[in-house]
Amino acid sequence: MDNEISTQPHGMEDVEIQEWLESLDSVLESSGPEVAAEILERLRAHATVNGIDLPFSANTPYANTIPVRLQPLFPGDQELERRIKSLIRWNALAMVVRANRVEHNIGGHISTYASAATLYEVGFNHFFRARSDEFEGDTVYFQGHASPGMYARAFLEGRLSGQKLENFRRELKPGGGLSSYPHPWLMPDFWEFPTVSMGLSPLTAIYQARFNRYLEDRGMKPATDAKVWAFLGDGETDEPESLGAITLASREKLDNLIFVVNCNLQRLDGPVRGNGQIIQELESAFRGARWNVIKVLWGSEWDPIFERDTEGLLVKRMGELVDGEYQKLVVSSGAYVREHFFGSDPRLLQLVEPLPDEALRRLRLGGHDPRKVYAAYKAAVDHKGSPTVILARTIKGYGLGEAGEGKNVTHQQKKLNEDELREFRSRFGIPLNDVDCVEVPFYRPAEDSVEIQYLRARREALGGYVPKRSVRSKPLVADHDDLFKEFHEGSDGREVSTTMAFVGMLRKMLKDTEIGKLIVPIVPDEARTFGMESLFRTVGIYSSVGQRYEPVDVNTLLYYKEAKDGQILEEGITEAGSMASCIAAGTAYATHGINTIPFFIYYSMFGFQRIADFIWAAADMRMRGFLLGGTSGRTTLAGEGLQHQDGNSHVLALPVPNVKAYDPAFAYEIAVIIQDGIRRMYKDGESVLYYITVMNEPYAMPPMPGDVKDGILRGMYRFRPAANGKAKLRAQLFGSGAILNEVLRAQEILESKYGVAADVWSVTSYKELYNDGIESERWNRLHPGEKARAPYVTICLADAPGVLVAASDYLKTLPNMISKWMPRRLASLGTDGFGRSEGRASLREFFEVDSRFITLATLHELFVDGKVERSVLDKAIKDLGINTDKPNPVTS
Ligand SMILES: Cc1ncc(C[n+]2csc(CCOP(=O)(O)OP(=O)(O)O)c2C)c(N)n1
Ligand SMILES: [Mg+2]
Repeated sequence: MDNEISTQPHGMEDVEIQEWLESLDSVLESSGPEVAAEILERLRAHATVNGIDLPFSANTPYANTIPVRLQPLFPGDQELERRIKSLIRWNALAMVVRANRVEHNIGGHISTYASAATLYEVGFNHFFRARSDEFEGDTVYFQGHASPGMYARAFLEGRLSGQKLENFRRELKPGGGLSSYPHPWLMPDFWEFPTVSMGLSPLTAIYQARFNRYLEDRGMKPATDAKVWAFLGDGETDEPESLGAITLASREKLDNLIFVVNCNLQRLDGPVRGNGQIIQELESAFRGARWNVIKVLWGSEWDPIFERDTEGLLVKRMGELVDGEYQKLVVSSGAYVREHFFGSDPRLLQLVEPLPDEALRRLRLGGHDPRKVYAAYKAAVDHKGSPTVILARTIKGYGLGEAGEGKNVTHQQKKLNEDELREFRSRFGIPLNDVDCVEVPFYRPAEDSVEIQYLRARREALGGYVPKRSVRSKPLVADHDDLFKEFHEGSDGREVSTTMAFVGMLRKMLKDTEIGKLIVPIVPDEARTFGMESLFRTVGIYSSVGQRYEPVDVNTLLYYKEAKDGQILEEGITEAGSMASCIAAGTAYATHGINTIPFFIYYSMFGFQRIADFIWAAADMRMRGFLLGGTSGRTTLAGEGLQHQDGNSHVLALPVPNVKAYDPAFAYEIAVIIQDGIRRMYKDGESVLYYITVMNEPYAMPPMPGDVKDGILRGMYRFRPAANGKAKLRAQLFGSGAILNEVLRAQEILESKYGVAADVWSVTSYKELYNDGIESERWNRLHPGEKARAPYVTICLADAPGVLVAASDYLKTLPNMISKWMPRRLASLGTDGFGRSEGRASLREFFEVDSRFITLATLHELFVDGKVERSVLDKAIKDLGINTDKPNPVTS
């Protein structure tokens, strides 16, 4: 850890240092901070030129960034705000304690909000502007574990009833309750952003701030001074996502973005950096990334002590302690602080000589002092040219005293004994007597009390309540039939991949009068892979500064065109960042009242497998839009090996309840799915999002065989019936994606060589079929007296004769999970296993999903049913050239 003030240089006299400091002071006074900074910069350059090797440090001293003389006046009624804050503290604590009295171990957190109360209250009373018709409002990401504080405030505001608070974490109780953390899925009128999976919110907030600029630069919303605030824990910053995109924020000069890191120096188990200083570490990371860093370390009580310290000894001493020592100091007696902190130097002791021990104990930290926090927030909102991070020092479990203040166990403290409750009540002046207080009742002063009046007036001045979520966009109106019709026709024998077909649709959508502007194509450095480079030129790549260079390929048709009003978000190699952009675009219908429609296309293996938690959060957030898993299919993506070839994503899409997952084979299927998706999400306002896999294997796209739209959307339809419906040997074959072609080839082999007449079904979505099946089962179970419902699969196959065989480029579990609703036993082929770096044909042989293995599986099923002789099987194995001793793909 770099520490700001180095130890005394050899032989240098104090007096000499003093002279330098004094001359700097006089420059500061006479010419101001800019000139002083210029002098220091020149001195540094001069020193470097003269061979002085100055160590690099992005750190400033362990002191407040904003000096007292630049601190603005606090504009509020500090005493009243303190009283309101105390009531919120009490109710937040009561919520958790009561919930755990009713149901042991229901959980909840007291100490996170206890440490952050001032950070939030200054925001609520003076900064966070609500969304209204006139102003888009600020966007606030609340630290998930601090949610009891947000509920407690909403209770005082009259937005949440006592009954709701009573049912914190017991949402299923009569009258409803409150969700543990911010979940828009569960509280869609309240929360906007789920933040509790740590690290997601800082990254999402950065891309949100960037997306706000994108909308402005594209003329889709007016430029405003709205801010994005993200409140994080200091422990949370260890998640790689937290700091992973901070250079994007500074590169894009996102001065509409403010991070507030609640530096209570503790995480769940213990100190964040017991042996170091998390604040200094974060400062250097953020300053190194060119953020505006504001440290709020010491409260106003320290100001006069600093003033007396003309030699800079106090700041030096502050920089010497590691966080483990600080954690101990803040919960120790005044005498201990005097001895162990100030006692290191008699001159320091002298500084605090006039102060009694009790005053030493009450020296507040910056994050608990509204005046310091206000100054930091004001500086942050006024700052221009870069994002700001506020590093605010606090105490975890502030105010809990013996019940947990600053203790390593505090994160999980959920129960207080009677003495501890009385102590807390007294400390924060809650008007409850000794008897009542141990019942931990919720407390709300009368509507006409000064507290409630003040709180309401402040929120009114800031435009209304926060957090609050509402859908502000108007539904789309057109049906877009004309847009998608051409893709129903097929490719006239021309071989194209479904990716190319999708890109064709995208190109057309971009030109559409209603939705063209709303489309947001998002790619993580993969546009060429998907054949999207033609879009570079036509709609441009978004760049907040336009294009400051002549692209090397400017003379080509498809040059790399960056533009301020560019429409494509080319995010570079960050699936997480791209997903965050997708979330911003896919929730703009609520955040901004704009129906932007994201199409995020990526290597399918790096989606659900890599950034599933972001997708889960997006689903919670009611994100709308399309995720396109490109180059998908374990055997369809040739040559790339096991870290690329995706046979997993459709299985990993299963758990996300509102993701509609499709594995289409043909262009018209994609057209039907996308058109219907736009209808459901943007006309009917459904909270669903789409996952569609597209492939890069070229083949002729057939025309749509009649009106199969309903089947495509519900998950399956008969694509090609058997030529000879009267044959004795019958089969039903199921295929998806590119593997459908293998199934179609098997259909031909079976018919021509083995006299088996097979119907071929395109299964577009096993997930849809599965959900329909379990819903039918459930309904029947709950309504035993009524006419039983049949799953769609059962209805489709009611009169379908013969054996059943499915082949997929994904795990066999997909077809297996719907087999119980089929009329007979199902044989499933799929791509379980690591696979190999190989070409398509070899991979399909290796995984046993090619037309030959589908043929064999069908014959084998007929053999098991006693419909064909063993000799037919033996001959088929020979004729098809199948090696029966080949390695098992699942385990090899
Ligand atoms: C991805 C993830 N991992 C682990 C957790 C469990 N967890 C919840 S709170 C917490 C500690 C939080 O510490 P910090 O970020 O410093 O916040 P504080 O409560 O101290 O303000 C942990 C580990 C989580 N919520 N998300
Ligand atoms: Mg912490």
